[in-house]
Amino acid sequence: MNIVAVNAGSLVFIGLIVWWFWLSRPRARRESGVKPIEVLVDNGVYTPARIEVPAGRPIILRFLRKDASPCAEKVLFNDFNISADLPVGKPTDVVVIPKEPGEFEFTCQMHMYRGQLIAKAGS
Ligand SMILES: [Cu+2]
Repeated sequence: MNIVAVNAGSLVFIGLIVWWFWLSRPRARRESGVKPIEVLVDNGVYTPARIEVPAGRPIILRFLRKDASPCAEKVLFNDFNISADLPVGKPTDVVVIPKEPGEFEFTCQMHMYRGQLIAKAGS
């Protein structure tokens, strides 16, 4: 009798864990409204290399590095003091918040890869 009660209790507990980790998260993500912008890192160029975004809100850039050369291993956003390691084949999210409108360059550490984040006012 006691064992049955314990098992029923742990099933409820497991159910709560499943709900919390797998079922409740997608809703939270949807409500945040921030969709990642995918940026391919290959052949010496970021694609797209020119990205227009609205100013004043968080931007998620999802870097997909295919180029295995060391040149591509880091991306730097000097205006935001942000740098990130980009493992080959593993999508890496970088969050930046362009508070004001402007053009913000992002590069590899040797400035061979170059991209621009263009934050626009309004809407
Ligand atoms: Cu480089």
